[in-house]
Amino acid sequence: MRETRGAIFATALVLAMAAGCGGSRDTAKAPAEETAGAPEGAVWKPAGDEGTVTGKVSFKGTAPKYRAISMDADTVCAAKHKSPVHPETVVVNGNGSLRNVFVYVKSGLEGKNFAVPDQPVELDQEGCIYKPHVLGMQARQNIKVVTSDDTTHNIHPLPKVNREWNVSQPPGADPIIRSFTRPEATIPVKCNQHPWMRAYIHVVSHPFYAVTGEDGTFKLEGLPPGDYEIEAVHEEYGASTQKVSLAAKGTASADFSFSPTQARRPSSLITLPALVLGCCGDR
Ligand SMILES: [Cu+2]
Repeated sequence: MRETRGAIFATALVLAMAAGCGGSRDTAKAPAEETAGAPEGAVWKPAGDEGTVTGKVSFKGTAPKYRAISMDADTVCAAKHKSPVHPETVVVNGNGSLRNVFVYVKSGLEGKNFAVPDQPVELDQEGCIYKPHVLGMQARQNIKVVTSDDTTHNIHPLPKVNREWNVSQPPGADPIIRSFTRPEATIPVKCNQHPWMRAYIHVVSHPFYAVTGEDGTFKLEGLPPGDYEIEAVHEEYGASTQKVSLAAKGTASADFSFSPTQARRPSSLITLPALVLGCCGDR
């Protein structure tokens, strides 16, 4: 009897040791994962005194020149384009502004819980290019991935703090519906079939974000009055932050500038959760 008990204890000890870091961390972080991005308590509602933050993202310096993408590996992709296609890594607009910059409220909204939109954001694949190249969404909101191509794609986001997934989508397949549970900036999305395909998804806990387009401007509307840090994030040049004070029904501006010569600073939306979660992530 004593030997049996000893064997059971030894087995339990070995199993506990084998579980190691992964077992204990998984248990410890489970509640955080369940509540990340989900409203806790009352959901914020507009009071009628909201304001707007506007701004422009400029580019200073010499823009990198990219070779046209070779789509020779897939003739279906190549046939969709009549003119050369270039990477969208750094796109400088005619007015000297920078396109595809994700701008969002980094701090100042703590303690408020925002409803998750019912409508999904959409990522299309057209001519073997992701459209849009940069996409913002809320944690737990759905992302709907569709394809307009007669070739098989393989959508493969590479998050650091969210769950990684990797799904094949043949021509005519149903849309792929997924979500991300935690805020995280700059999640690269690749296609395992077409190495040139790249998109970036930014996940935040609220609806106050924008992506710069052809004129490099952004507008964050419906923001409650308060003091905020606004962050602009670019896939190549990293993050830059500005402070603004927004009065009731007021407007405030925050202009940003990126340059190839400045030191790259990553967004804390990536680094903070990664540090808190420690060794094991959630994959
Ligand atoms: Cu593809």
